[in-house]
Amino acid sequence: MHFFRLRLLAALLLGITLISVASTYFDVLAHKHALRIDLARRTQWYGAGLQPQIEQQFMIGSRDALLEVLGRLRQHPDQPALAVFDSEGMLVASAGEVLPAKNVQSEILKRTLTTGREASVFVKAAQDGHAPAGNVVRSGLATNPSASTRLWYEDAIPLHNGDRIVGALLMLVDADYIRTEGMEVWRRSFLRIAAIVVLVVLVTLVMVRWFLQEPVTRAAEWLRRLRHGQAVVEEGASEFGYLLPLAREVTSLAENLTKARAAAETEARLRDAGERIWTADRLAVHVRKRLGDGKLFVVSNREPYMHQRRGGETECIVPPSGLVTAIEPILQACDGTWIAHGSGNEDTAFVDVHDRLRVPPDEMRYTLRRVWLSPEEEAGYYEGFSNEGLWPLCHIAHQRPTFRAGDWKHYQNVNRKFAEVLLEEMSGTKNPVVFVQDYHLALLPRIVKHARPDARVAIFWHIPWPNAEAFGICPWQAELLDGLLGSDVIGFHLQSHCNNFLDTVDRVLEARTDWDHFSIRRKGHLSAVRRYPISVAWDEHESAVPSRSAEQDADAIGVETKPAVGMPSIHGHENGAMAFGNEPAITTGQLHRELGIEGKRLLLGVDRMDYTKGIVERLVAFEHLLDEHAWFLEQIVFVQIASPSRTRIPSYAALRVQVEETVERINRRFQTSRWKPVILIQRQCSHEEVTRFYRAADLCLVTSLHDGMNLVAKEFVAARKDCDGVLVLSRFTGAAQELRDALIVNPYDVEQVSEAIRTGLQMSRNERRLRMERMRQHVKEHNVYRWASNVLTDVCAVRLEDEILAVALNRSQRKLA
Ligand code: ADQ
Repeated sequence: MHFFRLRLLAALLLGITLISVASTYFDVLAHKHALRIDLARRTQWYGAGLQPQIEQQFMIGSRDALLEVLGRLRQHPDQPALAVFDSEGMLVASAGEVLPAKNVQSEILKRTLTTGREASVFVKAAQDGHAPAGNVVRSGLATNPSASTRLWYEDAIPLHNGDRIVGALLMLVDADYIRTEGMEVWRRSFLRIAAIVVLVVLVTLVMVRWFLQEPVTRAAEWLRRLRHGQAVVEEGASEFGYLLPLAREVTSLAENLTKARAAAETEARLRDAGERIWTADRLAVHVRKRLGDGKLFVVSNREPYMHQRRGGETECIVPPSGLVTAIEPILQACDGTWIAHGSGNEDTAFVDVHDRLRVPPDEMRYTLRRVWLSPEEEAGYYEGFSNEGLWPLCHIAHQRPTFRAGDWKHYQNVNRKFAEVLLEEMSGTKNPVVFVQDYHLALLPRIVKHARPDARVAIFWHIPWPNAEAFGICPWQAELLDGLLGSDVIGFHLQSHCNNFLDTVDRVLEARTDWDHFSIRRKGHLSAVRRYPISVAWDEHESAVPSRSAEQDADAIGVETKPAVGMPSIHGHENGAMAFGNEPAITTGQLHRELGIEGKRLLLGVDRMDYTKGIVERLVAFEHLLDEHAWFLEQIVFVQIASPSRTRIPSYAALRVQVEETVERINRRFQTSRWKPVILIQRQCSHEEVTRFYRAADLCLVTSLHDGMNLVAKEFVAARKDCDGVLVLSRFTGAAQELRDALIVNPYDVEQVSEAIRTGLQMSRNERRLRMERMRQHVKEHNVYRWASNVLTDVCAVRLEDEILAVALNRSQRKLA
């Protein structure tokens, strides 16, 4: 910084001085010019006034009279010296001290005598007017550079007798004051320049200190602390002050470094503990190794980044989804391609001519290829066939599936469209691996496999697979099954879904099902059917949960107080009304204040607004609890976060009305001036917001009527680093098969759910902790990275040689036939 300041000062000094000198130089020139013009004008006026009288005397011809007139006309020494010459250029008479030597041939004199016009000139010459030998006589004054020279102004006016030029009057003025004034301007400017330089240097030094040195020092200190692990990345922006663009880059760099360091620490810790916990980094390395020189393609309906215009600004939204968390690290590690429907209203503006863009926006590590659908295609394929047909078909929620031939056409066309885009992206790639997501794209595997038998294809079905009778309702079940069987690996959450799938194929298609190896051979192609229970990310190095209040700490080490008679104990705060008044964890307290529910126990539901999630059933069970156990009145609050979903489908719109009416009814029945039992938040929240709710909740309610897995249950467990909180979980979720320490309920059984809530609220801290610890251990070991690794390991291990031969054989046989 010292050297920088010195260089800055030197540059400033030089720069300002040069600029000031140049500007002063031009000032001086202008000033001198003005003075010269002024002098010339005054001399010419003066001469014009003298001319008639001198001409008159000159005509008379008396030299003495002329001398006398000249003497009279030049009364003051400051007035120009005067000299009268005849037409031969010979001096006739003069007045004034400083005059040229007699007979000296002045250039302007000659010119005036020859042309008959006034002439003038500024000239530098020695004061005595005598030209030393050898000097060139340029004017009436002798120029002698060795003598002290002065600036003079000579002006020659012709003298006439009628039209004839009879002589000339030469006026000589000492113009040296013009030089002196020029020097004076230089002197004054020097002082001004010096003052400006000092001021600018001082101001610059202060500015460097305030605006550069201090932010840089603070930022450097922040980076140093970050390097030592004593600072957090989020503080960075404030340390940089106004250097925000730089801050953004450095912060993102710091984030990456922090992540890399944390990942390395985690890896070292896991290795040391001999644990095989899957992390994003381990997954990335693992899959890269399995892929070899192959390339990964993920195909899903939903895109991982969506450009949406809201209130005049375009936002890049990451839809909260476990899939993005799991798949993104792999795509980033191997620079794969994700193909998805471009559903954002500004999506078209952010792609290149090939409808591609690099994501994540800050890092650009893999390619997102957007597929465009017309509103009709979207309505038929997505809302119609996928969500009014397949969704209710696969969920036992007693919602009739609707199958329309028009929707089916769109479903087929859109699957073909996705396949075409995928094939286009795959062209020229060796050993492509394709991972297709969900029930929207059931036909795609067959189309792709047909065109590219060298591609390894896996599909994961995120929702349940019903029994064969139920699936048989679908008029196009055979086509869907055939489409799926184009995959090398078909994944479901549960073994029962795999069983149902095999059974369905058995009954519907001509294929060889192998129940021992859970595989199906059809048209020479082998598909493995496997169970891959999906999960959530497990962040080993996420920052710790905020500290808990003193009372909760006491509770955590088993200091339990006796409940008052007739009052239930709620999360260990067993002494009546006071039990609800304590301040929970910091973020929890803030959240309670924001919601206006301070001192209350928080029950939480987080779902898409979907009839399979059992939201109404959950509300009814909560109502039953308040009916049955009056002591909960004003003590508990149920917050239901429901993100609007598939809103154009009538059954979803009807569900929304039903949920709102149920909430209103409960609130109307029990609400007091100080308390509202149910808070319904109908919007999509960020992952951070949902996590805050998970951490603040005393009890989380997952009461799906049927659910492939249900990630909310696992997210709640993963968020509870404090090993607290109770999970009430529907037995009809896939998660219930893994999270055995939740309070498992039948969501249709109102009394049972209500009782589970009561039990959960009254459960001792110790039991809560034991249950939560076991659930957390399970989710940690069976996280989403493990899920992705299992699917991709299996698909990468598929042997293709037989496959390609079989397909080639098949084709040639068909041609022969
Ligand atoms: P979904 O039916 O969407 O998924 P779920 O597994 O519960 O159901 O996942 C929902 C996700 O959305 C969760 O990550 C949750 O946090 C988030 N979410 C819900 N409401 C939200 C809100 N208001 N704001 C923000 N985020 C919200 C399907 C199947 C499931 C299966 C998953 C994954 O139906 O059974 O578990 O796929 O395979």
